[in-house]
Parts: sequence; C-alpha cells; structure tokens
Amino acid sequence: MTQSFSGKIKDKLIAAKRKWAEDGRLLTGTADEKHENRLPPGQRLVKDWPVLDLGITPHISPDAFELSITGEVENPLILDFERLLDLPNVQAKNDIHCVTSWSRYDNHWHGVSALALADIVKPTKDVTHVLFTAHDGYTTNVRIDQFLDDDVLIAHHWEGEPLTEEHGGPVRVVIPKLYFWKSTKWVREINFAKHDKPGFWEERGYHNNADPWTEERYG
Ligand SMILES: Nc1nc2c(c(=O)[nH]1)N[C@H]1C(S)=C(S)[C@@H](COP(=O)(O)O)O[C@H]1N2
Ligand SMILES: [Mo]
Repeated sequence: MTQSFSGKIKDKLIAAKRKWAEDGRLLTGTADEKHENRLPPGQRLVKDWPVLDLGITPHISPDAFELSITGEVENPLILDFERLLDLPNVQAKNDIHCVTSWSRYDNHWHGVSALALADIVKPTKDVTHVLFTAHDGYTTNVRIDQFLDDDVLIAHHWEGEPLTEEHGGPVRVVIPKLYFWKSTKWVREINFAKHDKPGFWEERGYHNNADPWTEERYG
C-alpha cells in the first residue's frame, strides 16, 4: 500500500517530525538508566490513548488477516487470526512511551508472547535483528534481544476488547521498553534477519535503539 506515503497532509506531518529530530526537540539531557522513575525523562502522563500513524488506516478483517514469520528460522510460518488465537495466550500490563512525549500507564493486553512465538519458529543462532512490516507500508526494526524480552507481545486485545482498527487491530506488536514507534500496528510480517535494516522513522532521523530512559529519541 505505497499510496499511504503520498498526499500533502502526510508529507507535512512527516516533515514536521523530521524537523523535531533535527532540532532535538524534547531532549532533557537527564538519563535515568536504572529506571528510578516510572515516567522516563521528558515524558508527560496522559489518560487517553492518542492515535499516531502515517494517516491511512488499513482495514483488515480478522478473516483476511495473515501474519508471516519469515527469515532465518527453522519453521517459517503463516498465521491466520484463528491460529494466532490458538497459540499460548498471555495477559500483560505495561506502560506506553511515545517519542512525541506522551506516556500512558497500565495498558492491559492479551496476545502471544514474543518468546512463545520464537519457541515455535526457532530463529537460528545467526539472527541479530527482527524487522517488522505493516499493512500501511510502515516498517521498523529491533535487535533480537530487544524482541526476545519477556514483556514483548503480538497483541490482539486491549483492556479485554479486540484491538481497535485505529490502534493497529486486528494485531499489533507491543514492545513496552522502547519508544512506541517500535511497536508496529497492523503487522503483516515479522522477519528474523542476520542484519539490521532501519525502518520508516529510523531512516528519518529517529534513533535506532529507542530507549526512553536514556532519551534515545533521535539519531
Ligand atoms: N503500521 C504502523 N505502525 C505504527 C505506526 C504507523 O504509522 N504505522 N506509527 C508508530 C508510532 S510513531 C507510534 S507512536 C505508535 C502509535 O500507536 P497508537 O496509535 O496505537 O497510539 O504506533 C507505531 N506503529
Ligand atoms: Mo510515535
């Protein structure tokens, strides 16, 4: 869906965010490596849940949903929604930290843990990174150890309800310890790779690593 990257409004939005990166907006210079504060530096708490994306919401019915697990794995897999729901399911509660400075506490998710998924597909020992692709064309990347953290989820429910379309339903990734741009909505492919590949925002001035406590916003 490359059309999602066209259009004047979206170009303006992307340009504005790029400018933030260039200007180093929101950086406080006070890292909190030990997570002494629940709220990372430069963040403010919100109660609602803002919607942030490239501006086009793909409509994927659960019936049409497919998630491909590809790359350096022993058992590549294509999961439809039913098969995803059949995988071992976990509940999790965690905080969201968006690079645009909002944080939201205590989000309750249901989903498949990244560790359980990795147990099934078995990434080879050569894997260094995980690359995500979404139905709106969005991409992002994390290191394999960031993906294989016990709080990382392939989520399909939020607060007991199916994940809404605007927040990435039917299925999104949730990587709570990183800025939320690393958490792909409408995920289509999870690729286990022997190399890194910067995603959409990483190519536009955002930090490759994205740790909120050390303010890895841009970079
Ligand atoms: N597919 C896709 N996933 C995405 C994005 C996007 O544009 N497309 N935006 C990212 C960004 S920048 C943020 S902050 C979060 C926002 O998620 P939310 O809209 O559920 O709050 O989604 C991330 N995942
Ligand atoms: Mo974001």
